[in-house]
Amino acid sequence: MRDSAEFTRSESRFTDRFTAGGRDGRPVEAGRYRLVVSRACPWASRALVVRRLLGLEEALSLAVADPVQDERSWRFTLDPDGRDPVLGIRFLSEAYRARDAGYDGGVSVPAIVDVPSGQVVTNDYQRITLDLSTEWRAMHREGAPDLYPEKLRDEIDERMEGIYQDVNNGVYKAGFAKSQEAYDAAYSRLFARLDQVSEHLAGQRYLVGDTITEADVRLFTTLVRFDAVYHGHFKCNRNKLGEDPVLWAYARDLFQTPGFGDTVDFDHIKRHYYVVHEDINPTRIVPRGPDLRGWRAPHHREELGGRPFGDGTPPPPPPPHEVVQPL
Ligand SMILES: N[C@@H](CCC(=O)N[C@@H](CS)C(=O)NCC(=O)O)C(=O)O
Repeated sequence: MRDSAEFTRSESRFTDRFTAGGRDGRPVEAGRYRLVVSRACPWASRALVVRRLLGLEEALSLAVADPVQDERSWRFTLDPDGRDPVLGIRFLSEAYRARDAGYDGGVSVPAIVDVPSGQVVTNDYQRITLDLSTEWRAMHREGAPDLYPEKLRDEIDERMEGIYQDVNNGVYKAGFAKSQEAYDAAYSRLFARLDQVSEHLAGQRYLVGDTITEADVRLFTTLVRFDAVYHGHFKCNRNKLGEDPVLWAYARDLFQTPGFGDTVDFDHIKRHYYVVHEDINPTRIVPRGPDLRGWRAPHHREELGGRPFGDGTPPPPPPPHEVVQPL
């Protein structure tokens, strides 16, 4: 039986698929869709990293929401006049309602919006990145890595499932637990899984095979937030990421890989969690720490071998309008 004090994540409401040639879903088309993210959000950040690694910046444009939602949810207050310049809307909810006028559920990022109709196509964060890897192949840059290689999919899926349950979503189960028991259970599972992953990564550079895959992207987006928000705000405090030499070096290795660290905005991350979750941080004070300079320190993980991009190449720097203030 499910403990009612346990945090449960709601299902994504809009789940249209993209398919190459539009054979049984939305046609993949350069310039037609807009990816809406918050750089604070770990689920949206998967899409930010994958889009960079695959070189989809031109084909799939980007809207970045203010990291702090108000009661109307995600808003485009970072843009001139508070409006997304391409969609012409002030709130992401407008794209949800354009699709379903009576929609009164949650409004979440990541979301992909069809520009001509202004309608949300999908907010299915588990599917978006996999479709970018597989169905959007015709739009990939030259030298794009295969982040979801067919022969490794079973192993990637299995790793991602354990990491999703205990780590990606596990930190939320700890942070939003409504009872001591629910928190204790989430905390135990989180650190048991991190210990297991740490042991696995002691001997190999990446989670599956010898190249970066979707599994690494999904672990990275939680690890990069760990010391800045999950350790304190979500009470995931057995130890910091920086105190696990293997995971810390692994996370730094990815952070320093083009396409990962250049998507990360620690200011957005900290302000979102500490300001928005007023129930667990009623003063909404945003902590000054931690010191982030360590992210640039040498990691020595190349000594384990591995070919980050397989037969491919690293992505070029992000387009100028997408550059995040470096550390
Ligand atoms: N679509 C999923 C996952 C994505 C998700 O949780 N995104 C968060 C931000 S990290 C969000 O947008 N939540 C809705 C809100 O905060 O208003 C969900 O609704 O649970």
